Amino acid sequence: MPKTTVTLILTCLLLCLFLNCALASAGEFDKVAAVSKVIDGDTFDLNTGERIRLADIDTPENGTVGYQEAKDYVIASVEGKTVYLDIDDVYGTDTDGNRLVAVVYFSYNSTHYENLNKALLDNNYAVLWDHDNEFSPGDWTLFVSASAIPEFSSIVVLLLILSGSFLVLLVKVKKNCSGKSCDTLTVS
Ligand SMILES: [Ca+2]
Ligand SMILES: [Ca+2]
Repeated sequence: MPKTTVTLILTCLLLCLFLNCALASAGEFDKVAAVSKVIDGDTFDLNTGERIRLADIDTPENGTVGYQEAKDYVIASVEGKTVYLDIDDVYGTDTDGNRLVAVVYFSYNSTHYENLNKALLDNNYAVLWDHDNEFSPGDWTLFVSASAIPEFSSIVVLLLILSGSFLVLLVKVKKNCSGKSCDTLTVS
């Protein structure tokens, strides 16, 4: 195999590895769905029928001070909208097994997504309730880059792999036609 081909293959593999690492550190999204109904400040339903409990925070219960404000904030932020869920990889659900425990992201602008759990804490609608799970609230940032969204990252990785494969093929393939314009494309 020509040296250039080997170099190209290794370069593509390294680029893919680097990109995957960069995207993984930006965020993890296990599920994408729309919010059908907000139950209270830390619980809502998805259009898939699943119920979500926001991880590591707690908002006031019905009938107590701050309940309606927290609920209204969540309604304004995500009800009827698409959310990007990082679901707890350790336990998945709460102790009842009925609600998926997750950190919830939603669109903030064309380049960034907002962490709803963090926003509720920062705006004093919720208190910290750091359970044993995948998440460490101290590591949360209010915004994450749009490149962390799965559809985008998958497309980028796919394009990179395809373009790398094309380059490799380009330098490996020899034209076998019999015409006058036939040239060998092998790169030395
Ligand atoms: Ca997860
Ligand atoms: Ca935790």
